[in-house]
Amino acid sequence: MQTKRILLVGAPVDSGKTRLGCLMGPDAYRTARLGGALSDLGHEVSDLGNVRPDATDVAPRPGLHELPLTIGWTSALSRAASEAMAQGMPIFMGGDHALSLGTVHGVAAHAAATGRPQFVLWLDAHSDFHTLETTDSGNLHGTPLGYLTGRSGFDSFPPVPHPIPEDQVCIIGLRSVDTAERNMLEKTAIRRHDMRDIDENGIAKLLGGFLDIVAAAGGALHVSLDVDFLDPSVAPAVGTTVPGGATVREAHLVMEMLHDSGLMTSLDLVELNPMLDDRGRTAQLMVDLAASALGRRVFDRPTPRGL
Ligand code: B3U
Ligand code: MN
Ligand code: MN
Repeated sequence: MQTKRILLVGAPVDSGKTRLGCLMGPDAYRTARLGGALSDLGHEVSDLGNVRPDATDVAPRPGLHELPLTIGWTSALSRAASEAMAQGMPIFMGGDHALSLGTVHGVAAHAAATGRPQFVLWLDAHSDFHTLETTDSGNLHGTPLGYLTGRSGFDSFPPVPHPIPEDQVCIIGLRSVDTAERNMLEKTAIRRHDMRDIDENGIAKLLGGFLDIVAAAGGALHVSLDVDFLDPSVAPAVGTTVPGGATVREAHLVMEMLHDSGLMTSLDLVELNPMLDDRGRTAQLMVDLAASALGRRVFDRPTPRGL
């Protein structure tokens, strides 16, 4: 197995929604031995510690929760992400999903500089496709895919010089999409798979189709794993549980296929709220999933062709 240089980057972002707790995520991953699990597989792992948000002079805006702080996180994490990409494969330990406003911004800048098309796999119950204008909740963790695909309405945020082309984004796990998001998503080329699609087709076929496209394009692939992609019965430590999520086996299969593809270049682990966990089981499951994505397996068995 090819070993990698892996950089663990703590992103204790908690500004993306009102319920607090995700700031403890990075330390929960450290406590659950994320680094050890990956070095046991032969990888070279360095923990770069936690990023801190930039100071900004942006004014708060009524109806938007913690706008200035979230903008400060976005610029700081974008820098941290492009720097880490130059050294190896970053794993961003969240932190709520607002952190991806920055991490994907940064990895996309690195891909553009190295001439590779950037693809994004979004594993989530939600589409996170709002803009500052369409969000009802005012929670900015519901906006990263809107921002990163270059939608307008993100004034005061860092500009997006390298928007991710819509057809280079694939969302899997959808079961909670707001009306405004659905109306907009239906007009885009974003690849989107709800739970029914998973039930009818099997997750391997949906993911396999996307991975073939990434491989054919020679793309870099950022994976953003939201805890609520998983069913709350196996992953309770998240503020926005939605019943009917992915099973443990479906999630591991996704991770194993990502490993076998050799395509993943960066990974976010987001929305873990250790305050809501049950004896650390969600943190442990997320660590085990990351290990599967980095090569943990029972037997050597590459994903069959044509899946
Ligand atoms: N779409 C809703 C709910 C939501 C999005 N992301 C999460 N929840 N985790 C919103 O608030 O934008
Ligand atoms: Mn999300
Ligand atoms: Mn979600």
